[in-house]
Amino acid sequence: MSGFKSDFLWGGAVAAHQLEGGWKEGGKGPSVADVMTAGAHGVAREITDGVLPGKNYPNHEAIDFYHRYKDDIKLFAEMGFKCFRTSIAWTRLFPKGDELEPNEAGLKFYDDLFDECLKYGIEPVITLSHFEMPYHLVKEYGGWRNRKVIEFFVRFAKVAFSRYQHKVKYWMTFNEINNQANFHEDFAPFTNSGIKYEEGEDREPIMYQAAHYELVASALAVKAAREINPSLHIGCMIAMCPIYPLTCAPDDMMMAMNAMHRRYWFTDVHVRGKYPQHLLNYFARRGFALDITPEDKAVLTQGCVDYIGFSYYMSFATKATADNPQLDYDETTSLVSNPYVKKSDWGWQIDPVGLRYSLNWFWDHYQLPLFIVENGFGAIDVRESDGSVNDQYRIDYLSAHIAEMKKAVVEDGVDLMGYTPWGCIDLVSAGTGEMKKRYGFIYVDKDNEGNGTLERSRKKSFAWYQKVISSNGESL
Ligand code: P53
Repeated sequence: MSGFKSDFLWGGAVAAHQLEGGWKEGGKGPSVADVMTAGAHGVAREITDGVLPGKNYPNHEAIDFYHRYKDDIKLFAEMGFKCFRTSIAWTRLFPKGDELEPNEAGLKFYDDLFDECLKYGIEPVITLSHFEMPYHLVKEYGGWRNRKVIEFFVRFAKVAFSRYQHKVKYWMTFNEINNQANFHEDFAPFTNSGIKYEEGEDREPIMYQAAHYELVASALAVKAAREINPSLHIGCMIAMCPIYPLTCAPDDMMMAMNAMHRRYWFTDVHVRGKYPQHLLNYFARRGFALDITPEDKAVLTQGCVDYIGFSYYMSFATKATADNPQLDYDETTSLVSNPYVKKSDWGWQIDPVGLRYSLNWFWDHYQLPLFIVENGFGAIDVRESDGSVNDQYRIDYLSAHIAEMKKAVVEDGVDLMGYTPWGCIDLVSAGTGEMKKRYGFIYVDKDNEGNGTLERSRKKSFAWYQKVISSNGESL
């Protein structure tokens, strides 16, 4: 092959809670994203007990896409997008999460949004659960600690598939389901699974239990989608940060392999429908007694995904240490800085070659079509007095990554469906809640304190990406 397929899905990616705002509009209920305050690099977002007065909740208004989506999609069309990845806010369809009937106003919003995309020939690519589960399910059920949440999620998924089956072909179940491998910090357990740990709780088995229920829910959703309409394509979504050994010392290599096991077993279950033996042995060694029933195991085999969606921003590195004879990976303590790569202002290691490596790693393991559904450079942009934003650093980051992605396709033969850079329009950062960590081709006039006109303007990268798409990745 000389380049990308002729129907390659170039586009951009966002998530409902990070751009829509309108957090109470059309009967929407509060989600986990609505109870998280703004943080900063090195300052965690506070997870409050409900929405408290006097706190800054950046997702409540976000960039007001809820009211401005028509203008924004027009700009995406101008860039030449073939697809647009967003999520359905679960709380627009099921404000509390445990209702039996969906909320029509919420359903109507996404009908209109998808119609607006299709008007320009832009294919919607939809994530069902992107860090925005109903907060009511956290309060009443303990989030994904509770098996009962499977039923609520599957109801939501079935409603979405049935309603939008003729508008949306590409779906993903859980965004970055493997972030929760980082269970010592509060962010990933809460955003992935609606879990707030009590003081002194043994966090790790609770994480595995929640992930298991999510994987069962995902498999049931895949099964349901096939029954509703066999032409739907359902993928998983994995946060890919490949973990390198710091050195070629054999123990460092083994440490890196174990780390990959511990962070990417989720993909094995999604793709192969069963747990890898190394993880079952680990559960036994650690004495984790999980609720995994024979019925669950059967369901997992029946709901294997059609493709692997993944995000790629950075690579990690790890090394063996004397105090860790089993070479167990702990995401909070086992990572080290890679001396061969640079870092973003938020400490994310910049490694374009790691994207080629990741594509090959997924392809070697699973031989399923791959879809890069997030990649991007969070940076502080400066708007000049004439309104322009000269984000050459973003162009440099993206073009270097696309060049490596091309090698993976052309030289290595990886089957790649598409590429949707993250935050194609500036939006609220998931990790920090900041506006100033920007990813967009489109600038949004709003700052961390919530000031600004919300006016949109094209950055330098806008015209650059337009050319990338029109040349099908030849002009970088
Ligand atoms: P922000 C951690 C590591 C890799 C991807 O992240 C991550 C995270 C969580 O912060 O999240 C994904 O906004 C996620 C998006 C998120 C994007 O990466 O923290 O799917 O919701 O906005 C970028 O800079």
